[in-house]
Amino acid sequence: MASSAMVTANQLIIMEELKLFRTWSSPFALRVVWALDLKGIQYDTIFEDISNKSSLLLQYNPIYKKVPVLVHNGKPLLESLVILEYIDETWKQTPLLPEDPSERATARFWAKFGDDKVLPSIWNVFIKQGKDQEEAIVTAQENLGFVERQLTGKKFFNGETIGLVDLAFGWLANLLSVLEEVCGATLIDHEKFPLLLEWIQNFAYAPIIKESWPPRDKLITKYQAHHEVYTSKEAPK
Ligand SMILES: N[C@@H](CCC(=O)N[C@@H](CS)C(=O)NCC(=O)O)C(=O)O
Repeated sequence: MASSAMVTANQLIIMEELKLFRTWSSPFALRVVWALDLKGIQYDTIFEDISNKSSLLLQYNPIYKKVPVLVHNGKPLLESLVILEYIDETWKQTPLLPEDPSERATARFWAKFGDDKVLPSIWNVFIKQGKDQEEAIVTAQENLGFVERQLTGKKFFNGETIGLVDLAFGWLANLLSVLEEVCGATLIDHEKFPLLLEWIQNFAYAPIIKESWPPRDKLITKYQAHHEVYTSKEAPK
């Protein structure tokens, strides 16, 4: 009896194989790190070098060839927002999405808006200069304004606890100020975005979340190199 219980336990451990392919800096991979950590799920991490991707990463994600990839019992899950939903459906503790279907749909909308609109508009500020950058700032601030209004009367996007939308916008809590510092533009200040700035503090220093931030000085160096490429004469269009 005891030995069969042990075998069963071992088999269970093997069945629950969970591997996360990520890089040290990927803001998309951080979402997955946070979700697993918030739910207390054990997993192995494989750090990828984006300039020399492993054959396993390419095998698991042959279409986009990107991190994060979460491999659960041999099955690859791709795209960070999809992975967050998979994690939430698979491990029910510490829910990331609300229970109500319309609130769930709304959370998905804002997470998608972040990736479709907010992120590219901020990246545009980072890679543009002069008048083009000024125009890009207007668009980015308009998008950030929509996000700001979602935080009215709330500590996190879902209320009192961290949820999927917070994880989706998590990059704002560290990368935004790195990008601002490197490109010399200011996107958010206390006057225009008081709620967003408060959320950044609440999120960045929240238990679990605060343990995974990549070193800021390394990020500055990385994005300085990007900035030089994008603002040089031979910049990619
Ligand atoms: N939409 C993807 C974006 C993932 C992504 O852009 N990952 C970057 C690292 S931050 C990557 O793997 N880039 C590799 C490449 O472009 O070759 C997601 O949400 O997972």
